[in-house]
Amino acid sequence: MTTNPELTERKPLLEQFRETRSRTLELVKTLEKDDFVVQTAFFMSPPKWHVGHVSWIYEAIMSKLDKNYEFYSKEFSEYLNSYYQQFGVPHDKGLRGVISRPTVDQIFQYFNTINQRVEKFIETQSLDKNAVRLITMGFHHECQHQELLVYDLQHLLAEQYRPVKKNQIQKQNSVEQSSVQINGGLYTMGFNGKKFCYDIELPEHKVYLNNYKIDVFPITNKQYLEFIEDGGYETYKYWLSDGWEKVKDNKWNAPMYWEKVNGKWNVRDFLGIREINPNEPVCHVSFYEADAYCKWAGKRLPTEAEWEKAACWNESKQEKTIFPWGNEQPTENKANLLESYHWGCTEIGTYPEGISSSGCQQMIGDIWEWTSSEFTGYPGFKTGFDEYNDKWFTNQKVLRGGSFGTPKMSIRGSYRNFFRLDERWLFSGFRCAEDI
Ligand code: AVJ
Ligand code: FE
Repeated sequence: MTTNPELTERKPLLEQFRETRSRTLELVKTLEKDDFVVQTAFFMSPPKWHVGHVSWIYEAIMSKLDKNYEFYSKEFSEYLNSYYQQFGVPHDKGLRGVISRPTVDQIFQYFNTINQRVEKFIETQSLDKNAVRLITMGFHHECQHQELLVYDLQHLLAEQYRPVKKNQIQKQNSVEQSSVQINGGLYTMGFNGKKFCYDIELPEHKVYLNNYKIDVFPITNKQYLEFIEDGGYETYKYWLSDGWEKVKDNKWNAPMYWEKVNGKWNVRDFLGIREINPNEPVCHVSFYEADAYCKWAGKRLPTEAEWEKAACWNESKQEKTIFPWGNEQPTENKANLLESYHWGCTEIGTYPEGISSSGCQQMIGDIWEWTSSEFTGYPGFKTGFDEYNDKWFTNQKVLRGGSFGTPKMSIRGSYRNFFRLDERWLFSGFRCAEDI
């Protein structure tokens, strides 16, 4: 470690840390102790594991910055290490819910101890630029798990939870999908701001795009229903071969969490079981389903470069913004809604925040949008933390935007989320693009 930021730089770091940690606690505060332990599928994790793991990553970070750092306990590290071979053999993900020790109380004790250690670290260590970046990455990592926790809570509680249905009036706007035309040419994609971004958003680099059209809204439930009712799930020719296998093996006939009640499609989410709202973006579809819909519609998914240009390029000013609406960080804190897990997508046309200068709407804040792009490093990629992102550069697709579960501090136009092609317990939807 070389240069020391002024002591005044430690304060915002501490504040951000406290804010992030309290949001994690906020997310789980209405849970019963029993809820913390159960794992309802191999792809989700019990809440207790998330609470521990987001704490453990700070230990991993501190150990990289301070060679003398001693981990809290070998047992905790083994259970809470998600996938980092560099820190020992990780515990089997599918077995996170068959472990009763460390107990829930012990995990919270650990959470608090790590709070003290990180605060002391921020207050007393010599912090160079790299240290500030890594500690900040710890906050953003916690944000990622806050969102994963929301996916997991939905899965955990979907079959059992009957929430208070306050505020459940739906506007039912009537909307018609349309598209905008975007000029091609050279576009410089990637993060160009001053604040934090992940290694995978860098370096900025030029890509060549043909002129293209892209949908103004994400595909709605109403649009997706037409695909279902037209036999989309029964017609092989819309599907990639691997996707068609998934459809047959898993008997997919609608997005995840959809079920038919008295002949009508209902969805099971944080609002309980309710008839699907035709004007909400379709949510909980896999890449395969998004791709099949596009093929059925005679269109295609956008590449991530096309998505980013439509979201963040201001044609009249000839400049790129951090968010679709400009450069101001969003302030709305959906954590306020968490008391009853009163979460969900916003109807199309009621969400002014996401409008980009290209005219696209709801690009950020409702659902992650599948793109056709393979998840890999940009040309000139350099890792910012071994194994965090780089070892996943195969067999995954990039999603852009951000969902209603994404903490606002971690949302931005250059953000690259990634998942496997068949995953659909996340808040995932899509919009279509077309060649001109
Ligand atoms: C980018 C959401 C796929 O879930 O593993 C969490 C985020 N990275 N801890 C994941 C992440 C490290 C990552 N996803
Ligand atoms: Fe993690």
